[in-house]
Amino acid sequence: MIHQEPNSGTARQSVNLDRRSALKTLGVSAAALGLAQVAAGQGRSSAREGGGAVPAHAIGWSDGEFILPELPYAYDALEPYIDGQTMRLHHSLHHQGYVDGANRALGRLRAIAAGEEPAAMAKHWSRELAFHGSGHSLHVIFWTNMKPGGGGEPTGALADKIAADFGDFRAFRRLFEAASNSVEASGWGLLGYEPLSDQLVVFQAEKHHDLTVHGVVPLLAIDVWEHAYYLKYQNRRSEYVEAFFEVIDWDDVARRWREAARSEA
Ligand code: MN3
Repeated sequence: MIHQEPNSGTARQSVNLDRRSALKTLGVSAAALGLAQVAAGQGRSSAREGGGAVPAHAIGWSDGEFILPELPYAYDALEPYIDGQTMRLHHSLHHQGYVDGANRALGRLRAIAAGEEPAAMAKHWSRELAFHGSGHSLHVIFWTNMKPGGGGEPTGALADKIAADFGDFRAFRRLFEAASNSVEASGWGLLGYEPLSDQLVVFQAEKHHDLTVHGVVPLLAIDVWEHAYYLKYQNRRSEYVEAFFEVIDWDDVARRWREAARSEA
């Protein structure tokens, strides 16, 4: 068992941060860019009375900047499905890189807003924020979508919703695996909640942000960049996608769906 100490000082600060204080500390720029909700891993409803508590590891924002949340399990806890070395590199290096990139972009965009940077750089830093901010958001979701001893099938209202929107769980899984396996180059397979139609949808992301379906709230995300699986699975992405189903935390997916659906009501 590899003992993990992935927590940076800033990550530790997030432990007692609730949704309300996260919103309070939120900068205007981030809100205007629409990143805050998904970066915090929450729906809008949790800012209201009666909103559900969001686990600290699902919060990716604290004190005016994006942060790397600690994992809710040890790096090797998902073995044999996802190996500890991959998890360690993925979380501590790759995800941290997106956190740093998103903070850099946010800072430069604020400087442009304040007239301290050339307006011509708005395009560049907006694109940087789209890439790194989306990378950060999706990794926060990805980590919390998994748990040791996960897998199986969803139950209750989420099971009913999946059956209503896809036919049954097998049909959903067939589509989700097909979408995940066929992402060109680096990207994500995603299950999301589409608020206009009140439906669940399966879609892809290339890189982190291309092919985005705007308005859709991601509920379940599998990282299919090679850094997520290559050490163990090499080019056998479909084996990794199958293994992912053995560690999915369907309670987390259900929580995200409830938050997303309630916030649109
Ligand atoms: Mn990744």
